[in-house]
Amino acid sequence: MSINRRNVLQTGGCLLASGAVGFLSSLKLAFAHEYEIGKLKVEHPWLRYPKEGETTAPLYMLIHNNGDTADKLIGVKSEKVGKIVLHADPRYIVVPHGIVVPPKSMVTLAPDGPYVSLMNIKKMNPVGWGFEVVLVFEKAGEATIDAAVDAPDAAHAHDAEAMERWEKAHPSESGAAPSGHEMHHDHGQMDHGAMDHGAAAVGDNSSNQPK
Ligand SMILES: [Cu+2]
Repeated sequence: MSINRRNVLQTGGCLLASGAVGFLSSLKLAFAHEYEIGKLKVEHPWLRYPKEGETTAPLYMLIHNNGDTADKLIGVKSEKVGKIVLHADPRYIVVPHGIVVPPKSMVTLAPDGPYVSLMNIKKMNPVGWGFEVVLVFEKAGEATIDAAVDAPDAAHAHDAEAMERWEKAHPSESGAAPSGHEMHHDHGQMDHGAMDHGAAAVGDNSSNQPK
């Protein structure tokens, strides 16, 4: 089953209007965009589709640590990506020991903040879809997540304006669902209303933000 972001959003709005709450809940569940990994919670993973002619994409997300001890993002894996490098700070180079998530706090991987660089990408899913990667945490272990593929100029997760610009500029690529594709993770707009997807935390590096 393949679901396009736009269709999901439209369906979501429609159902909300008609009050079909039961189905809506299951829809949200199916497209949940957060992942519990032990004491960690990863929210809204997203990436910027590679720019024209490039094979590199930055991957972002929020990582909450509800535990009493620090954990670390020590790796990200994907068969479709040749090389993956963790950057704890965009100004500097590779962090050999990963991205630390202090206890009872949240780290925001976002533009101008720490991020994961997907390099030598062999195959990227289209804008508007999801892209699976495996996160490897030192203590919490491994988990597969589905990152939203946003436009190359997206300023934050699910940047609707950037998505619209992209779809206008690439009419042939949008809406066409590749067969056998991973189901897109999108959970509609409802979950996002109250969340800023980390946009406000730009540059706020190893931030200590108690919940
Ligand atoms: Cu999201």
